[in-house]
Amino acid sequence: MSTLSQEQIKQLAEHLENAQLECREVIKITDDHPDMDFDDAYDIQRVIRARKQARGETIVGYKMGLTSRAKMEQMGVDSPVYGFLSDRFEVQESSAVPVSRFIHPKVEAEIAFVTKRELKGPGCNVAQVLAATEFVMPAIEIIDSRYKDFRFDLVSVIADNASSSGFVTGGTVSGVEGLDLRSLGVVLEINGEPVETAAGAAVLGHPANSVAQLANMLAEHGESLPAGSLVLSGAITAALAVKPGDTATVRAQGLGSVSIRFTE
Ligand code: OOG
Ligand code: MG
Repeated sequence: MSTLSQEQIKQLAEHLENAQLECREVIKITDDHPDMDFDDAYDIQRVIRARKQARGETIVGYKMGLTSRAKMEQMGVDSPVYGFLSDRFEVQESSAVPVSRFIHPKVEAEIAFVTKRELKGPGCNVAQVLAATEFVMPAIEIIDSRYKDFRFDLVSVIADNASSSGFVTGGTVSGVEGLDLRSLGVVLEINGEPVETAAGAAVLGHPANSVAQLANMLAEHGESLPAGSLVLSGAITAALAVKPGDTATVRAQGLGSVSIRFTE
């Protein structure tokens, strides 16, 4: 079901993408469109994706969000969402990232997957994801909701591409064989201080389950996850706000670490 017209969907996509490109916060779109539903929201997200592709950006993969209890409680919502990742969102490991490129950035500790085979729902499961995984590595996602005070409902955040804005991968690339992703310990450090810690199971019981759910959610719109996709499986702990001068590091057990430094 959808409640918005094609014209409204196009207009809201432009509104939210401009807010992202101009680093400007806006009020959540459900304030003006209280009846809009999940289909409307993903339609808006897909129009934003098409706008970026039309400008020559490449979609390198997807991110799942709100997949851990820590994140759901932090944001006051109760189910996972997905967004797309453009090549323009990538930040090089250990580089300096200006905070001025964002509205109110936060960092998240995530496990990233790179796939070697297409994954197609419905019915995609953990075993299929593990069989289709080329490697995993630690990642930092930089999220930056376009909504004032980072406050939103599920429909608003889906339309806003699940707050996607930056990501960095690094550490050690590892195949999944011999790796227990559920008990994999992850530490999120700010300025060398371990602030958040958790294990992989915090993400929907198993980070690969997050990738499976992504394939199943994409299938609801007739889409699949292409081979060679990068997938961020969702923050394992709560997200942390960053300011100029901060360094964020994610350490994942046996997978090394990845860091970024923020400047003015
Ligand atoms: C939505 C995106 C959440 C995650 O990993 O949970 C997300 C938000 O909290 O702004 O990326
Ligand atoms: Mg995330």
